[in-house]
Amino acid sequence: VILMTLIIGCQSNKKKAESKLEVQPVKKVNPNIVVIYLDDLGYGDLSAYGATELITPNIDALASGGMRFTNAYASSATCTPSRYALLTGMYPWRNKNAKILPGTAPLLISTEQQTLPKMLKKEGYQTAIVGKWHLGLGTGIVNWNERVSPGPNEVGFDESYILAATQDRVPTVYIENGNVVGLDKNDPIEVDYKNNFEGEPTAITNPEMVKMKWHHGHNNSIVNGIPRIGYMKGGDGAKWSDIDMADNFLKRAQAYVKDHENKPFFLYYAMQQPHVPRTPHPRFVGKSGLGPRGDVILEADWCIGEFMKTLEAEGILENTLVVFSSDNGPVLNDGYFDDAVEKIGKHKPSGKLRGGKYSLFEAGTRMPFITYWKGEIQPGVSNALVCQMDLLASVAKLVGIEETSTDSKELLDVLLGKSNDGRTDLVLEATSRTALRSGEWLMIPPYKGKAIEEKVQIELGNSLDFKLFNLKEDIGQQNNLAKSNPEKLKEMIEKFETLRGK
Ligand code: NG6
Ligand code: CA
Repeated sequence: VILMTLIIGCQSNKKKAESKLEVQPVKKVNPNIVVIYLDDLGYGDLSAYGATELITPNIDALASGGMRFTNAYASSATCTPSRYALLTGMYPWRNKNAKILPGTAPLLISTEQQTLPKMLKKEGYQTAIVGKWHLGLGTGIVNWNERVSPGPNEVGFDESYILAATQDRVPTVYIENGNVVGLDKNDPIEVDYKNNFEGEPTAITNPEMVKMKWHHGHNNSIVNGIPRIGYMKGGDGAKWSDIDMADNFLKRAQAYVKDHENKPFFLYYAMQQPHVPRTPHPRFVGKSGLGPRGDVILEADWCIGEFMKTLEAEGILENTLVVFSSDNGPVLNDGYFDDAVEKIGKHKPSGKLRGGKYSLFEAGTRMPFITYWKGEIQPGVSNALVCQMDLLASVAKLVGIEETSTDSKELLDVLLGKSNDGRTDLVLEATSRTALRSGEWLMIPPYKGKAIEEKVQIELGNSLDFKLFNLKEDIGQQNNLAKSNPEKLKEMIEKFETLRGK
């Protein structure tokens, strides 16, 4: 009977409550795995993480019904490297090309590399990405009018429905399984990041066409009144509607769940909020009082609530592990005048942490991170040190395999709230600089370069001295202990050099 139950458990994803065979509790073999990943959401942006000016009930429900992590990190303080680490389990600083990519960059992940979806696919999972990719496409010169490959489908995703790079970068079209959605062959798409196409308007030549003003960068092609990074010509009918993007990705994610619930699936739901340009649907405009940045966080929260309702309605909530996080820390003005700075009021996107996006200080990489699995994860708060990169080896364990070929650490019990035994060390990265977290300590080596990036008003973590912080006592990184604790500093430098392979 147990064997039969197990077999049935394997074959079907749905709870077989009515089945007579189910005398024993069903072992949850191969649960669905959903990674909900936000873009530029900060440690202090959720009410579950202490925000008072912004209330995010749906994400809070995941936090209060699951494990809320307070010491969880993205690998990096920008998007591309964090996503690379999440999907490959590898430290991004091992790959010199793992930097913020233009929309024309080739695929960053080798098709030979291990990836989370590839690994799950081998175990019989169905795999899909809906949302932001930003890991490059093709081999160098992309013809957007033919199937674009290699891409997500070549590194483990059975299905992909993506925005290629970022919402502020061209091409501003959705790509489904390598093909531009809604492309009219008579209006071919051309993309260039160096030169404009003759006669095409830009924010410089035609400022009167611009509805969202640029602050720095973002003055190339104009789409839907929003000036972007990069030049694009053609593909008019295929261009996305910015205000409908969240609804569009949500619908796709929901449809995927409904169509694939009979076998285990892995869904990477990579939402675009609250990255620039912040374009809330009119339903959410003005809802936060904090301007479009707050509004799109509320929009994202709503989407997550709707998505969770779908899991519940389909009867698979108890058989789905949901992991929620963000790719890097927060930024207010990231290149557009959109009231993010003006309307911030008392809200603190970084919470008590120092720095933000692009920074080696904590707010760059320490993320809201929640694991939720109804009936399996007991609600709680964990201060174990974990990195998003560790999902790969941990999920491997969950589905019954061992995966040791990457930098990913197997922390399944930690992620399920059954252990507090997290990592001991983690190398953090921000715009190609690295730092070491070890135990409660954080060491930032000297880096030339400006202390503050004025355009975005963020402290980057550069200085000519070593910096050493005890994060347990000083989460805001105000007291540099490098001089007063030379032994600890020495130990940290040695560990850092060993880990970095110097
Ligand atoms: C920067 C952009 C910024 C954002 C970032 C990528 C300028 C001046 N700034 O280069 O707006 O797009 O790249 O963000 O162009 S990320 O979250 O995808 O890493
Ligand atoms: Ca990001």
